[in-house]
Amino acid sequence: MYTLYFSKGACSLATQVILRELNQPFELVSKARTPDFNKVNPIGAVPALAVDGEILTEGAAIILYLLQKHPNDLLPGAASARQQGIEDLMFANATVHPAYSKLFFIASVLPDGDVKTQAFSAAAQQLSGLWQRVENKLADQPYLGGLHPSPADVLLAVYESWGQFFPVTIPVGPRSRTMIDSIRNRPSYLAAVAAEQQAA
Ligand SMILES: N[C@@H](CCC(=O)N[C@@H](CS)C(=O)NCC(=O)O)C(=O)O
Repeated sequence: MYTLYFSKGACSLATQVILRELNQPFELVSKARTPDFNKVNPIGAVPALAVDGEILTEGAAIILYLLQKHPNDLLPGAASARQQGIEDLMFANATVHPAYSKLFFIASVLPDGDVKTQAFSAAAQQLSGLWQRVENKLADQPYLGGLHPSPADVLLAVYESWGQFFPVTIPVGPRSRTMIDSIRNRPSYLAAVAAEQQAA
């Protein structure tokens, strides 16, 4: 049995969706309700996953751990397709997530004014380029995973929801929008959002 530490709407939502796609039972624990969360993860970040007395951190590593452990069709078995799935997962987690994190950083540390506006604009421009990359990858397939969703699609669907919190426009192409909507309408995603509301 797993214990997933989460913050509402954060990247831990994607981890929960993956757990549900894998039909794995888990307990959901809010970081906000966890005194001394830094004892769970010394850098204070979610997701963190407790399993057999051990704590796993770093979202992409947790997802790869789960996908290696439980049979699934989220990550293909064939070497080349599997490598592509891992590359897409890392693109989402290590490239797109940090690009969104810049928006949160700018919002929290810069005083209102021209510099803040310029910083938001530069961050949005970078994100726009990354979403164009996603749009290009979806030219011939509905998901980054091909005909079936991959972990990267789930992560991107969560990250895209963060743009609404900032005074910038981040263009997302029509194919990417369709992919995001499709992921957000999956039973696993809907149940994960509802479970966060309950446990928050
Ligand atoms: N590299 C880490 C980044 C995790 C991360 O930035 N998590 C954010 C939420 S999306 C967080 O917990 N930030 C601190 C906070 O919410 O207090 C990972 O991929 O797991």
